[in-house]
Amino acid sequence: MAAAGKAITLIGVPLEEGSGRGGCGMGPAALRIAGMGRALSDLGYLVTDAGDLRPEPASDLPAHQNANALDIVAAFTRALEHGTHAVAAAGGMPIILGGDHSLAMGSVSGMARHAAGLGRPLFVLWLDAHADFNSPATSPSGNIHGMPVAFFCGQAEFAPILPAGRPLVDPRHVYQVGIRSVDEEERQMIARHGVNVFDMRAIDELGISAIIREVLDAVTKANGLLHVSLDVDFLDPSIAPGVGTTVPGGATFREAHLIMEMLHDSDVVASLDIVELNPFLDDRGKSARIMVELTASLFGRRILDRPTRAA
Ligand SMILES: [Mn+2]
Repeated sequence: MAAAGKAITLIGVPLEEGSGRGGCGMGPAALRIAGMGRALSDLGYLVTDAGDLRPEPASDLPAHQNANALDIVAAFTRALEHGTHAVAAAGGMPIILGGDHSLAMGSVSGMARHAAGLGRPLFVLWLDAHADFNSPATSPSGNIHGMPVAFFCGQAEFAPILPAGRPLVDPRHVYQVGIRSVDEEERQMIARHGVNVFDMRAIDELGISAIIREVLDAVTKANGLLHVSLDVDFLDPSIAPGVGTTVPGGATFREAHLIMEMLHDSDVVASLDIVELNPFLDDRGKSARIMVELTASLFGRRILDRPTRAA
């Protein structure tokens, strides 16, 4: 993870149309109120808040019968692809404050272009209850927030949202952890393309540290960059109720913090999304605060120092 003193840029993405319901558009404001910027600057980073993203109009795209609000999602995707790439290319660390998970079409595509420019592979750690590997052809709902992984892997080219021939993510470099709700056709797509999936049963059986160690070893061995995409519904709804897609049996507070601490120690994280926070469904800011605490953990906050004991 980046040393203190490194530049971090917060990019707010008030996008909710990919989720099919209202509320996520207030996510960036809630994360700011919960102290995201302050938590990071207190750790010694140079934090710039770029404000909320201005979408780039996508009126060139015709409506799609099973990709809801395509024009709005595409407008944010285009702007965020540019915004994320610009921050990373300038040597900074982009942190995306969402917004629903369709925003990862833009953030991950921007990071894929950045990694390609460096000649290094991009890996993605997808912390989520859902695999988000649908396309309009397989999606039961047509909501685009269930499609971003297929999109940035080049398996959901249902509209010319970003240029064809852009850098894509190799699905074998995608690690999905915490998964517990997958549609049937989506399951087949994931298996066919070699996405690495660690569901909640794998976490129970192997322990989260062994899983994260495997991910980090793969990234390090390939000299890769790692993008982390954290969906509020990765966590158990008892600790993070502020999300529209709760699924029981999610990660615990300690499991989530351990992941963040291991990511910090690894020094391979290049960018981060915080997504699907719906303040309208939250309980007095509880979920917003836990997302800020987890982010602080990823950037080096420790509960206790761990001095090495003399023998
Ligand atoms: Mn998701």
